[in-house]
Amino acid sequence: MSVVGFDVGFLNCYVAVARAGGIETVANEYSDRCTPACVSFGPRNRSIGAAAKSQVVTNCKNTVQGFKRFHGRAFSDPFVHNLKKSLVYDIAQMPSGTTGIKVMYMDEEKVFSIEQVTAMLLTKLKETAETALKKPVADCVVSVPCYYTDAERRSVVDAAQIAGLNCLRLMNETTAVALAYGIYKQDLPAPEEKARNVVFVDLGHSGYQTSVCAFNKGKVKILATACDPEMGGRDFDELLVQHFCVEFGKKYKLDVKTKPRALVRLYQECEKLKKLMSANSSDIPLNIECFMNDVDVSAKLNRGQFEEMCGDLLGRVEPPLHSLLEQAKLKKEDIYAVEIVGGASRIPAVKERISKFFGKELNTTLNADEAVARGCALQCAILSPAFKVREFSITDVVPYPISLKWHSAVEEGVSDCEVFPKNHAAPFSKVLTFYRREPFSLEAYYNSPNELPYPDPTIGQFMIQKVVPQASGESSKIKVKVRVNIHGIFSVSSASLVEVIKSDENEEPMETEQAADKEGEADVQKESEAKTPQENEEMEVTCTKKSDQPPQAKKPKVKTKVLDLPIENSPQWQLADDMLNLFVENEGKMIMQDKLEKERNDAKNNVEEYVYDMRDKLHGMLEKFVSESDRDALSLKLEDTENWLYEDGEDQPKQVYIDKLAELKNLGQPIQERYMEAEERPKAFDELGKQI
Ligand code: ATP
Ligand code: K
Ligand code: MG
Repeated sequence: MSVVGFDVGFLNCYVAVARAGGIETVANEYSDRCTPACVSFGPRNRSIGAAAKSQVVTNCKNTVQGFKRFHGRAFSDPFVHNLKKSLVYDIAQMPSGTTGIKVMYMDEEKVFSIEQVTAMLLTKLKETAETALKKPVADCVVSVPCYYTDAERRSVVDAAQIAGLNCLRLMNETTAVALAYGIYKQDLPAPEEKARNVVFVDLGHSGYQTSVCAFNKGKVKILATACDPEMGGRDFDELLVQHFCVEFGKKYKLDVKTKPRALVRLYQECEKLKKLMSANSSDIPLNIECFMNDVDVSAKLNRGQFEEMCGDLLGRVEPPLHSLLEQAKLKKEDIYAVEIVGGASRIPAVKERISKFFGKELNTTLNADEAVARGCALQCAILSPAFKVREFSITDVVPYPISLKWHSAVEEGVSDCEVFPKNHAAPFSKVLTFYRREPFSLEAYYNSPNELPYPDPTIGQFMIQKVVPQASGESSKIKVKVRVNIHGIFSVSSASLVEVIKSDENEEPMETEQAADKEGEADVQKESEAKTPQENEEMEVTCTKKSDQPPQAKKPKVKTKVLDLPIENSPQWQLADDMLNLFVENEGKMIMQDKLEKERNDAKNNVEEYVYDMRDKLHGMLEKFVSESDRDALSLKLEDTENWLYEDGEDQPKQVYIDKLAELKNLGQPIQERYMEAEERPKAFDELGKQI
């Protein structure tokens, strides 16, 4: 049982774990707590994280970044089409219609699904957690932006599964931050007192997320969220890049956009420049040597000029904040504190706008980079039976209103019903009642398409099967349970048919009468109030038990029997099971391949290291312990090996390097032994002397 939280950012990922001492953000193999969301494909292996990022320029076509936005998107989606223009790598259509990434891997052209690519990144993050915890990791909580739709969420759950992770919860990033904020607060108002309202703002690389949350002792209720999924640090970089493309066009006659490599370098330099401008308001130089066509370029910019350039972008800071207050029906005075996180929240002009809007100083009590991962790890600890954490209940919200539509049984045409309005509590289940004679299908969709970041409002199709009329020929009462689960994913989770068994007294069953006027309509009934996720699950169990018993108490004359009905779920863009299994298997093979390649490289490095080490020592500390002829022979051998490593030996199987090292050691070992002996002898005498 592992307790791990993963913040899978668009640009930066963080891993937090729970240990005896508490929650801790852990470092990767480069001693860095930030792991870039980057995967690079090579002729022999993959590189993931920091190792991949270092190949962004040298292997730009096969180094994949910024893929977070492809989850749950059809390749034909205009949104994807728009993104395609700004990518250095290729994307392609998967057989299922979703978006894949096309690269050269192991000298072959390959298309990986977005779930596979994110799984690769998760594999790396999982290894980081495993190294820190010194044990295998499976149970975890993974972050997603709070504006993610159903299809995006399902795609990330699949990615976690491909990486061999058991994702206990997909957690909204702003909610993770709220948990990280609230769980340690000792002075929250008592449950019956007026709640403390806190606004959280996360401005990352790709997206801008805000939420307003009501805190009481031991609980948080998300009141509303508001986002701009198209605004983040990346957009500020983009403006800088456009600016310098124009400037270098004029100044050096360079068409930067024709050279992907130069463009990638310019993005890197502009991001650095942007960060420097957060700390310094004077002119800051931008110099790139051998930028393109052997030309060195240089320019400069200051914060004032930058802010002028970003006017439109900065204008987008306020609207979500407005929306938050409006949705939650709160005034600025009702807000106790505004907490900001996310790398791009460090831009002074952004901070100014937020602070001015609320008329307050902003709070930065949370670690801007690590709060999301820490919140996820806390949630994982709460969900884990193996870990003792302070009681803290979280009620999240449904980001977009969800409706069902179906073909009406009586009238021609389509009926619909909003089952989860915007900001409805989640996780949550509801029971709908239908009166039907035959199988029927429900279509779930987002009913306010203008709120969605994407054009496709479909959630999925759900077929309620094996529906039959009552023995009397009347429609059967069908209870359908719909649910937004702990991941924020919608489903039709169960369906049952209430069969009316004639009572002994031969009385007319009331149920059928009701059925007659309700034909084709859905009767929505609340099932359970979501408190903590665990409580909700428990309540569902009792509900199921309740419905197993016929409602004899109310209507003693009617006996009923409840039959479970099978449901055929077809959520939009859901990865098929056989595909998922294949991806799990392939990820395993690629992990193995990376491991073998690493071992091969290590074996090669061992030879190289031995050559350099021995060559130094033969003319140093080992000089007195080797005859001149032996030394010349070994020196020659070392030199040959060095040359071999750059020529025929550059790319050999692991065993060849192991044999080569053994061959060198055969000659070197006796010399080293003679040295050791000579070293030990006087020491032994010294010891002896002391004893006497
Ligand atoms: P997302 O949340 O959109 O998935 P992310 O979590 O990867 O993205 P963060 O790590 O929160 O993003 O933020 C990265 C962004 O913050 C980058 O654009 C980076 O340039 C920017 N950033 C980091 N430090 C600073 C700074 N000091 N000044 C300005 N921008 C900064
Ligand atoms: K992040
Ligand atoms: Mg983020």
